[in-house]
Amino acid sequence: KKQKPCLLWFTGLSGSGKSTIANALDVALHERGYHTFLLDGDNVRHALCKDLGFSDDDRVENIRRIGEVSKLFADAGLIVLSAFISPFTSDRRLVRNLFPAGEFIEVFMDTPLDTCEERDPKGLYEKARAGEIKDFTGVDSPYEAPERPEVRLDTATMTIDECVNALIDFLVNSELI
Ligand code: GGZ
Repeated sequence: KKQKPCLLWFTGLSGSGKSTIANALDVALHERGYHTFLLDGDNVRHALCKDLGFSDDDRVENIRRIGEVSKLFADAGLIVLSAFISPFTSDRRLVRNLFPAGEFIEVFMDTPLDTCEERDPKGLYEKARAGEIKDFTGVDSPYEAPERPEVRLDTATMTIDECVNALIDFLVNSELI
């Protein structure tokens, strides 16, 4: 099946739905016969980047490595899905600049902080509010929202299927699939 290599870069707060939507899109693309690769905290922060924490410098290095690895998988012909908070505009721009125009798709998970904090699936916001975790994004570490993302999704108002369909529509309209 014809596909153009590209990188879908999911950015957003903890609990905004990055991994959930990236995983659901990954499944949907597979069902349609496309070749993909998914990178998220589960396979990166425990391996390639296990030496890194959550200081600003460590986040910069985390995103730099993930960007380079994403580029390698795209060079191998895959549709790459990467889901990381990636709070800094400058780091996301560096990754964007590794790709030809149109082949980096910034997907902003624009779910309100309140909703993310209510979900708190791992209890991390509660710990951050209590001061038990330092430098937590949205609490005491900044998140710079993208100004012109290719796709904006809000999982507070959209279902998983609606998000996946919006992304598939984008890929079709951009002639990437
Ligand atoms: C933000 C943290 C922190 C701090 C641990 N700040 O919701 P999660 O748990 O499963 O995903 C979050 C993940 C963020 O890692 P990233 O590699 O995506 O971050 S970055 O792009 O900023 O480098 C969260 C957990 O790690 N986590 N401590 N202090 N998230």
